[in-house]
Amino acid sequence: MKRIAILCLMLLTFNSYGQTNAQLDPKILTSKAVMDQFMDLRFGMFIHWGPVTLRGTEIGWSRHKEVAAADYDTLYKAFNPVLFNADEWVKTASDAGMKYLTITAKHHDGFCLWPSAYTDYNIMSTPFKKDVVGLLAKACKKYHIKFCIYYSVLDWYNEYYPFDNTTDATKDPRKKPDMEKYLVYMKNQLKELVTHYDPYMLWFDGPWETAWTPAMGLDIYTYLKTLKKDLIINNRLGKTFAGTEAVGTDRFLGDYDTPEQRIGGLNMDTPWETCMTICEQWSWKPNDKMKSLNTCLQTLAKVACGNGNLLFNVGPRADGRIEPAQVARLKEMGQWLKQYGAAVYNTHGGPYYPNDTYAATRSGKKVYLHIFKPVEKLTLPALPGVKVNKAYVMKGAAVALQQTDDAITLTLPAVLPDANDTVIVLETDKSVAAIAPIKTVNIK
Ligand code: FHN
Repeated sequence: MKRIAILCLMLLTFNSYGQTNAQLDPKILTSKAVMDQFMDLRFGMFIHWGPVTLRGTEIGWSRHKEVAAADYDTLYKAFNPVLFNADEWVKTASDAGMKYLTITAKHHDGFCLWPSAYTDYNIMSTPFKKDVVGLLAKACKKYHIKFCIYYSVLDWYNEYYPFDNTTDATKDPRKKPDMEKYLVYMKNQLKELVTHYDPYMLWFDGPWETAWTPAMGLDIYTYLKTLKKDLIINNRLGKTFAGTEAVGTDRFLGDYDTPEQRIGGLNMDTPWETCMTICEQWSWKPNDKMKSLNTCLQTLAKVACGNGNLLFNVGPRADGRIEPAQVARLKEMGQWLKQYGAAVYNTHGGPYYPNDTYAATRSGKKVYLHIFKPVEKLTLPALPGVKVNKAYVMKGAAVALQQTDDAITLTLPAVLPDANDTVIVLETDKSVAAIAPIKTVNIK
């Protein structure tokens, strides 16, 4: 009885967040074909960058905290990333095997990396005076990388936005809180971004403050679709996100779910994308701790095996360069993907639920088993109605295979060919696309 009561309370709470896709005109929702294409890309670069890199503290969040607002808000006057080279950033993404790139055009601090006509608090007021968003859009076109834009709904700098991070905005003489005027400002900027740079996707963020209402999210989603019908929009115009497990797109506002700094659960129905930092901070920090290649590759594999995308973040330095160590790590990921990318791109997650030892992607008559730690005899539940004709290490030797009506047993090499992620291919007698997710258990 108690569980039912809790569930009802959760549902009530959930619905108190208000509008979801169900309130949108279904004709304007991004089509499944467009979303399928996005999900086939699997791997993108996230970039958090701005004048705050001069201080090495977190973008947005360090304003009024580690950095006094008066100091933070004037950093732009010294921001001169003379070593910024859009082609280099995009080539780094391409060499990593990334298929799309998302830049923080405007983060919570309100600073704009493009020459917006609606505020002087933008890149043209810096000594650098170059349109970073435009240069990245051009470089993405050149390297066939989908160009995407991050835009923060909350804006602690803008005079009309009523909040100012941790302090009481009413004490800020600059602030004249007026959300109607802020929405006009936001729509004008979004029109600039969509019409001038033609982004593939908009990555919204920051809807959690009470100034932002679900109705505003609906209004902006609908407005954007008048500018570009196939524009992909994440679910952070609404109030429900962060990858609440197995939440269907009828339970949030936007085209896909956005678990953050964690791997989302296997979900064959709801498009989702994990966003994660390659280090610890979103924007550049001196001596930031970078994830190992093992963690990077296994994160990518487990996200793909969960049927999701990975938006992997770098925070370039104040001089415009991405840290060489991060470039090298991403290149290592790209080298792995050059070998085994067919087990990631254009696949679907499953049919096996991921566990500590293995996870799976699938495509046509193939299941790609991603093996994360040594196991000599691997026994898997059988694939319902499907026979495995052969099993082999991807790009390698055959693997001994036994199968019954209930189970498939593989004898794997004692030393895995790739300690980070060894892919074993199961070739089957028919398509595995329609097999419902199969529960698995962690192997002791
Ligand atoms: O507050 C932001 C944070 O700075 C960063 O941009 C992440 C990336 O998704 N999103 C918000 C935290 O959820």
